[in-house]
Amino acid sequence: MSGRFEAHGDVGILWIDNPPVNAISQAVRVAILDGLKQAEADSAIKVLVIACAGRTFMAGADITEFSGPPRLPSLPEVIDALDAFSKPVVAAIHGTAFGGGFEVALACDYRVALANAQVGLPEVKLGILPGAGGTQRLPRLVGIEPALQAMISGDPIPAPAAQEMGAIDKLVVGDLTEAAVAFAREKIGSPRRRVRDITLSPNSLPAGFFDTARQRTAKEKRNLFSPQRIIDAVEAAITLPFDQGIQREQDLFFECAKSSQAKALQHVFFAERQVSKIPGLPADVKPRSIKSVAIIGAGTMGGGIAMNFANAGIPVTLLEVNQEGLDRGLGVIRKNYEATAAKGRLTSEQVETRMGLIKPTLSYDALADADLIIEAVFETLEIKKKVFETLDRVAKKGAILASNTSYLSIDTIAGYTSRPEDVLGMHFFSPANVMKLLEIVRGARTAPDVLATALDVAKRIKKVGVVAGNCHGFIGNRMLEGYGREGSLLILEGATPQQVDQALVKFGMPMGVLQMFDLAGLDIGYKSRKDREPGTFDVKSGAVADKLVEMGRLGQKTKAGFYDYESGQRTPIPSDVVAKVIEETAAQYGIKRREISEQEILERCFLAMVNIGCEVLREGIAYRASDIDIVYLYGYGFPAHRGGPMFWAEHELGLPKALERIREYARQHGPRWWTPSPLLERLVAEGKGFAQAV
Ligand code: 3H9
Repeated sequence: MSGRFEAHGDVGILWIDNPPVNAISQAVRVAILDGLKQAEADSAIKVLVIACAGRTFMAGADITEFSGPPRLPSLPEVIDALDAFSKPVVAAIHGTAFGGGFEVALACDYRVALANAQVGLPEVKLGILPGAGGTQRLPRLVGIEPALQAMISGDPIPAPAAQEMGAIDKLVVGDLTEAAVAFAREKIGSPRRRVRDITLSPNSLPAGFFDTARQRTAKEKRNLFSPQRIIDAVEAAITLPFDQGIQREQDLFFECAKSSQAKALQHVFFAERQVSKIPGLPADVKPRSIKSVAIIGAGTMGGGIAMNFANAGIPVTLLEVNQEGLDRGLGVIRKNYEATAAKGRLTSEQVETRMGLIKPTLSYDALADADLIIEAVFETLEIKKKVFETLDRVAKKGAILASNTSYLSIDTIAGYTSRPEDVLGMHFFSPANVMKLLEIVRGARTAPDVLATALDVAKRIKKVGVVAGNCHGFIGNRMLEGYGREGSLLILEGATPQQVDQALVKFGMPMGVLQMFDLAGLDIGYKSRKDREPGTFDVKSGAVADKLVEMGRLGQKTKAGFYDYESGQRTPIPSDVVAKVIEETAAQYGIKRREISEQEILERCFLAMVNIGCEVLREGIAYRASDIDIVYLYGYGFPAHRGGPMFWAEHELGLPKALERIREYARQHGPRWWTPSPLLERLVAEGKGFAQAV
C-alpha cells in the first residue's frame, strides 16, 4: 500500500507511504487519485491534508520510471485531479518536498511545513524541468525572478526562506500532523485558493528580462540544455494563459527528457548512490569511531586535507618537519579561509573556530591519540617508509593509517607497518578542500571496518568516496595517463596546444589537458618520467614537456609552460617558443605533421582513457563502470551532462563504435598503447553493456 485515506472528523488525511523517500511512483499516483475520490465522496470531510509517512514528504517523481515506457496515471493527471477537487487542500511538509513532490504541494491551497523542512525544484540537476506544473505555479506564487532562480539552480530552499518567498503558509515546530489538521480546520468553508488562478503581471519585470536570463544562463550553465528550456517555460507562464502554459511546459519537458544530457545526469544520480555499496562488505560492519585526525605534511595537499576536517568540526593535528613549513602551511590555510570569508561565505568567527581546530605540531608524539592519521608527504617510497615505520611506533592501537599517495602501492606501504589491516589509501584531489572526490584505496589486507570507516569519513567531510583496488595510479591517475599521452602526442602530430585544449573545453572539460599540465606543474611529470622504468610509458609523449622543463618553463607557476601566462592571470596565451619546440621535436622523431580534426582529438584523448578504464574494470580495480564515471566527474571535472567517460563511450559513442575506433588507432599507431581491452572486446562480441561487465 503506497497510500491510505483516513477520516478525522471533518478533516481527511491522505497519507503517502512509499519508503525510503516517498518517490511518486505509479502506485503513489494511483493512491493519490483514490484518496481524492474518497475525500470527495465523503460529505463529512470538509478539508483535506496530504501528508507523508517516513522520513520525508514526496521527494519527487520516481526517477527509476524515466527509463521505461510511460505508466499511467501520469503526475500531471494527478495534479489535474487535485485542481478539480472541490474542497481546500493542505500539504503537510517534512523532510524534502522536491520536484514532483513540491509540485503536488504547489497544487494544494496551503502549505504547512516543519521549520527544518526543505522544498525545491531540482529537476535541472537531472537534465529535465519541472513537468507537473512547477514552471507555471511557482512563478505565480513567489514571482518570476525568484522562481526562475530556484529552478535554474535546482538548489534546496529551507522552509523559513520558502515562507519568506511566499511558498509556505505556516512553519511548524513540533507535531506536524496535529498542526496541519488544526490549520486545515481553520480553512473549512473557505473557497478553494488555487495557485493557477493567480494572475501574473508582465509589467513587474525589467525590460529584456528573459533575454538577459538566457545570456547569463548560457555562461553559468555552459552547454546545458534544460536551463534554457526552463526559461522558455517560465516565459510561457507570463505570456500564455495557464492551460496553454502547462501544455508548453509538457512539450519542453519531453524535449528535455529525451535528451542525451537527461540520460547522462540521471545516470550520475544513481551512480553517486551506488558508489558506497561495496560488494562483499557486510552491511553490519561497524565503522570505527573517528573523533580526531592527524595529517602528516602541511604542504598544499596536507593543508587542504586538514581544512576538510576542520570544516566538519573534527579536530586535526597537523605535523611538519620544521617550524617554517608549519607556519607556511597554516598561513595558506588561513588565507584560504579569509578569502572565503571575504566572499561572505564564512564569518570571521567561523574562520577562527576552524583555525582553532587545527593544532600544529613538529612532534610525532602529538599523534598518539589520533583515530585517523593521513600521510601527505613527498611521493617517494623511501619517505613513506620512514613515515609509516614511525606511525607504527607512535599511533595508538586501532588507529587508521592512511596514505594520500596518488600512485604508489598501498600494499607496499602497509608492509612498512606491523598492522597492514589498519592501512589504506585516502587519495584526495587538488585542491583538496574543494574537489569532491576521495579515492579510497583498499589494500590486500585492509580490514572491512577500516574500509567502512573511510567511506563514513568521506560522507562526514562531504566527499564522494569511491573505493579502488591497488595498482599504479589506482582508477583516476591510471586512466589519466592515456588521456595525457594522447593529448601530448597530438601536438607532435600536427595539432596546436590550443586546438587540443579548445576541443576538450568545447566538449565540456573545465580546461584542456595541456592547460591542466601547466596548472599542475610540468616538473611533476618530468620527475616521474625520470624515475620510471623504460618501456612503461611513451617517451615521445613526454619529449616536448621535458624540453620545456629544461628551459625553465614549468607551467603557470613560472608564467610559462605549454602556454605563456601574464602575471597573476590564468588565461593561456599561445607561445611561439613552444610552437618551435613542438616542430623541432616532431622532426627529431620523424613525425610528419598533418591536419588533425576535433573528432580525432576527442576520440584519441577519451578512448585511450576508456580503454584503460575497461582494464581497470576487468582487473576489479573499480567495482563498476559507474564508479569510474564518478571518479572522473568529481576528481577531474568531466562534465556531468556527458555522464562520465565510460557512460560517454557506451551511450554517446556506443561500445561497438568505441572498439572499432580503438582498433583503427591501433592500426595507425601500433598496438603498444591501443590494444583493445579484452573486456571491451568481450562486451561487444556478446552485445552487452558495462552493467553486465562483471
Ligand atoms: C521530478 O520530480 C519530475 C517532475 O517535475 C515531473 C514528472 C512528470 N526516485 O539520496 P538518498 C532513492 S524529477 C527514485 O541516498 P538521502 C535513491 O536512489 C525528481 N528513487 O537519500 C536511494 O536508493 P538506494 C525530482 C529515488 O537521504 C534512496 O532513494 N526530485 C528518488 O541522502 C535514498 O536516497 C529529485 O531530484 C527519486 N526521486 O537524500 C530528488 N530519490 O537506497 C532526488 C531518491 O537504492 N532525491 N531515491 O540507493 C534526492 O535529492 C535525495 O534522495 C533526498 C534524500 C534529498 C530526497
